[in-house]
Amino acid sequence: MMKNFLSQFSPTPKLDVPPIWLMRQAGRYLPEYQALRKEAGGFLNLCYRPDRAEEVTLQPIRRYGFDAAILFADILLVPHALGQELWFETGEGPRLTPVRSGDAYQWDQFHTVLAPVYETVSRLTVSLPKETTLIGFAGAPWTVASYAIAGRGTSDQAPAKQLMAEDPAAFQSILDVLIEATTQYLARQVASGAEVLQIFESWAGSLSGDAFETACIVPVQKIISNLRSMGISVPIIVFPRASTYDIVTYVQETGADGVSLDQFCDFQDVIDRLPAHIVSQGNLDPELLITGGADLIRAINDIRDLTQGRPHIFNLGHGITPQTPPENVALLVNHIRQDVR
Ligand code: 1CP
Repeated sequence: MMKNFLSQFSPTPKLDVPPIWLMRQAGRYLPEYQALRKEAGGFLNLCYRPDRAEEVTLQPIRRYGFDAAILFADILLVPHALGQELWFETGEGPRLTPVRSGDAYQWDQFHTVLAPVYETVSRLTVSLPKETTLIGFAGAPWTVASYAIAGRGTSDQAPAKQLMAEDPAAFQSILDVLIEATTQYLARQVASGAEVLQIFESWAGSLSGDAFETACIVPVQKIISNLRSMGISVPIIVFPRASTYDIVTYVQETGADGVSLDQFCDFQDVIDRLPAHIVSQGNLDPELLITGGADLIRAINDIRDLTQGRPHIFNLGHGITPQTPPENVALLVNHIRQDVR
């Protein structure tokens, strides 16, 4: 029997009940995550300890029986493994020592630093229920570069845009290293047992026109074509969050098999124009999962109606927030599975 999740990417997708998982399904809204995070004493002590990362990946699967598990790691492990310092200030998010050129990166420890992540993946191939699909992931080069250049998360990605404008060659050298590193990282995840890959372009919305093509489309297109030329055939989902660039064009130009849609896009328009074999994913507003109730049910039904008859994976438009009551997640999963309307 083909797994419900993977069947969406096959020529004969199961279209009765959509598979479901949620971005950031492991994490701060779960008390069992909070407990392990406290015990670990730091976020990186979860990511780089295969036993803990495995446990955190499994927590939401045990609670809700999602159709897919996403490897517990972070998009910023890639620049960290290239020698860029990375730490997490409590309550403030990631901090890195800023880079201004790809020359700052070092390859000698890359796979050594990431070896625990590959081990987490291979452990999960054993410990996950047999019907659960394992998703590997990485950040897209532009999104990762926006943190690497600024040294932190920014609301407008201004430092990265400034480097792109002032020194395009230096900016490109950073993208080039990240393209190669991300290709190798994802290839190793697949070799260790990842069955699907998702590439997160969380900051797609800050670029448009030529800049979007150079910094968002080309790097992701290269990663996907590199993986294909290495003989890697697993489905690849892209996530151009808050993109102002046409999403259907983005999917076709990058060569992805599926697209995760955020709550800001014109969902009906994208669904109408998306080629029938491209799997859609999304796009429930994570805020509705905080409120729950009738508004949540109505929004779930709307997504079900609009995606009826096409391969679709139910998900949020962005990550689940720490304020989400765990019982609302149960409500969502039950509603999808029972298909009561
Ligand atoms: O416990 C904590 O305080 C850490 C919170 C946390 C968690 C749970 C961070 C720090 N990362 C993660 C895990 C994570 N990050 C996963 C694992 C899967 C899961 O949780 O179920 C994944 C897929 C990511 C991806 C990620 N990290 C993205 C892309 C997706 C997105 O949400 O847009 C981004 C932009 C990051 C950077 C990052 N790491 C952590 C934080 C708080 C952030 C965002 C900072 C910012 O807002 O700029």
